[in-house]
Amino acid sequence: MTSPVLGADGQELDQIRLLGLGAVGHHGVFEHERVEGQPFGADVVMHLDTRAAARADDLAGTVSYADVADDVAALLGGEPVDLLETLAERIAQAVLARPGVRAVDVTVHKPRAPLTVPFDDVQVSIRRRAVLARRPDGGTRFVLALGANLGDPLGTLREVVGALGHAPGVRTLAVSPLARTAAVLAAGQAAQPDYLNAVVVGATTLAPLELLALGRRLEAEHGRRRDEHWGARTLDVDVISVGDLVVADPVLTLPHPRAHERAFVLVPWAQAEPGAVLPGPAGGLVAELADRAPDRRTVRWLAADWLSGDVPDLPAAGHGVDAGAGAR
Ligand code: PH2
Ligand code: MG
Ligand code: MG
Repeated sequence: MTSPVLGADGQELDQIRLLGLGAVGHHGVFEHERVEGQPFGADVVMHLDTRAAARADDLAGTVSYADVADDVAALLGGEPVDLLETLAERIAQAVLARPGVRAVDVTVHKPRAPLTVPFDDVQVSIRRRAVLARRPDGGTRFVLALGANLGDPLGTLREVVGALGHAPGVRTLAVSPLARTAAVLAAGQAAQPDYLNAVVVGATTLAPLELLALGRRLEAEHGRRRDEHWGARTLDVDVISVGDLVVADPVLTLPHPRAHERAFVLVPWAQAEPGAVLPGPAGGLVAELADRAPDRRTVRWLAADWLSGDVPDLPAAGHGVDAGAGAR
């Protein structure tokens, strides 16, 4: 049960193992088990990426195994359940609630189970994955937002739409019109060239983190450099939503935490998918959110047949194009 779990980048995740945890519990089907109690044990293997925590030597970037041990002991010694299966499931869900844990293997032990024959141990082992690491059975809808304002934005966005059309586990359902938008800047940020933005709606059998990794791979292939936050970029691929998932994770928050207020996402999305709804507490009908977006005047034009046809009035390549009125 400790075969590798792959991270979104296709690499094996790290593991933190807590072995031989124990507590007296009252789980079991029989009345005398409920009354008297007996020893229960658990082994927990967490699959996560520990590299950032190691780099910073900071507990905040990983999972405290001491905290997990407390949770597990509380479940072993806590509210009685009939089945080891139930106990293992509860432990798994408690561990997966910790940020950064992508999968967990749980083995529960009941070495004094009431059997009539000699035995060493009874064990139930399960593996469970966090929603962001889980492949949806049968596929799920997703929305990606594309943006570019350096290099050859039009060529880049066309290539990305083409690449998504060939990506395994991804099916494109709709591509929005192309939007030319003034750069929305952070306070005090220097002017940037206009962006070209577009939205792709699709269906995928990939886990959300795999979709994120696909976007990052496309960004890297188009020379994306991650230096300045909100800096000008050759390509930005943002995962806006995956199904109805609402999750806040340091690596991927769904829906995208700012999608509900960004006209450069909402306006093209509403065109691609009239009636689309952004999930989550800040969500709603995309067309209505688009009308209310603070940056709605930054959308300069939309071009419908941009994948093959001509596109008018492209932003000048390079630097220093004014961000335009209402760019904030
Ligand atoms: N992306 C940003 C910041 N500002 N402005 C426009 N118009 N379009 C973008 O895609 C965009 C932006 C950060 O991702
Ligand atoms: Mg972005
Ligand atoms: Mg991004």
